[in-house]
Amino acid sequence: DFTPTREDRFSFGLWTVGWQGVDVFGGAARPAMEPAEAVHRLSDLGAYGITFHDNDVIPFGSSAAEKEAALKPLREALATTGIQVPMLTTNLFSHAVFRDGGFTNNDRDVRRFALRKVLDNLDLAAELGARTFVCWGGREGAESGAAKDVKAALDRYKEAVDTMTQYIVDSGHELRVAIEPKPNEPRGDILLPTIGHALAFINELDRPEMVGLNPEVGHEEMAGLNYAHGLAQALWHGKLFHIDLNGQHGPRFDQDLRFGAGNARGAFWTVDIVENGGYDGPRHFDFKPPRTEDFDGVWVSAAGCMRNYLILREKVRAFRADPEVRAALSAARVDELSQPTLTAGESLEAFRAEEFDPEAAAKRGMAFEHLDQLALEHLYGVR
Ligand code: GLT
Ligand code: MN
Ligand code: MN
Ligand code: MN
Repeated sequence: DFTPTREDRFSFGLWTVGWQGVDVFGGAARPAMEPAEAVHRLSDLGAYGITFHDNDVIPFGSSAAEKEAALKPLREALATTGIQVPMLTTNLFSHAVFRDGGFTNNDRDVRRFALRKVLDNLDLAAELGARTFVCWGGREGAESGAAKDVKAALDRYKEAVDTMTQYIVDSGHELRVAIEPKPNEPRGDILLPTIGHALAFINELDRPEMVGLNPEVGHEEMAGLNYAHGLAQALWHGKLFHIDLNGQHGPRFDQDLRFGAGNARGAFWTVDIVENGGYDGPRHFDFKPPRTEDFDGVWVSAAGCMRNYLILREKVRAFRADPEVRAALSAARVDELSQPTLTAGESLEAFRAEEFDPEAAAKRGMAFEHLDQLALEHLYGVR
C-alpha cells in the first residue's frame, strides 16, 4: 500500500497545514493551528520532519522569554513524537517593515534588522539540529524600473549570504544555506528568479561550497520551466540541498497545490530524478491546502502529498524495471549520451579528418515517442 513511514523522510512546513487561507481577496478561512498540534498530526500521518519560519512559532517582536515560552510546547511535541527539524527558515516577508525586502531593502536600517533576525534564527536552527537553512527572498525585488538598482541589490544579497556563512563557520554550526528561487509573487519581479539565476549567483559568493538550492516545483513552472530538468542541473552542480514539492498548473499565480496535483506528468519525472539522481535530503512539501477546506480537508491534502509521492515512486520503479522500457532506452540511444564525444587520447587532426555521412545519419529516427508512450502508460496505470 502507499502508507508513509519515517524511512520515506517526508517533511512539511508548519506554514503549509497551518495556512489559514488568507489571500489577496479574503481573510482567514480557518482558525490558527498550534504548532504542537501540527507536529502530532503530521507524525500520526507518517511524516518524519517539520520545518518552519521563526514567526510560524515565535511571534514577531518577541522578547527572549516570550520566544522560549512559544518554543516550549513545540519542543515537547518534538520530544514526544520524535519528529525532527531538518530545515529552518526566516520570515523576511510578512511584516510591513519588509515591504521592500530584507537583505536588499533600499533602507539600510531594515537590511541590518533583517540580517540580525536571520543570524538569531541560525542559532535556533543549529540548536534544533537542522542541517539546511532556507532563504526564500520573496520580497527581494521590485514592481517598477527605477526603484531598484539590481546590481547594488545583488551586492547586498551577496553581503548578507557571505555574512551568514562566515557566522556559521565561526560558530561551528553544521548548517548549509539553500536559496529558493521564485520569479514573481509577492514582488512583481523577484531577484534570483530561477534555479539558473541562483546557481550563477552562488558562484560569486565567498563560500560557494556552503550555499546551494531549495527549488520549488511551482516556482519553476510559473516561469514555464521544467522542474525535473532544473533538479538534474542542480544535482550536476552539487547544489541540490533541499526541495519544495507541490503542484502547479502552468504559468499563473503560485498555486502551491498538494504534490501530484497540477502537472502530473511533471511530478512523475520529478520523482524519477529525486529517487534516481543522487538527492539524499528530505522529501519536503511546501503546499497550501486550498481555502475551500476545513481541517479535515487540510489533513486529507497533507496525506495526499505523501500518498501521491509513494504512488509515483512505485510507478517510476516499475518504469525503470520494465524490460520493454530498457529496450526502448537502448533504441533511443539514451546510454550513448554517457560516452564522451571524443575518445581519450584521440588526435584532433585524425578526428577532424573523419568521414561522416550526415544524410544517412539524418534518416535514423530517435525512437523517443515509443519510449515516452511507455512512460505515459506506466503513469496512466495500464502497464
Ligand atoms: C512562503 C513561500 C514558500 C517558501 C517559504 C520559505 S515561505 O510560503 O511561498 O515558497 O518556501 O520561506
Ligand atoms: Mn517554497
Ligand atoms: Mn509556491
Ligand atoms: Mn509559497
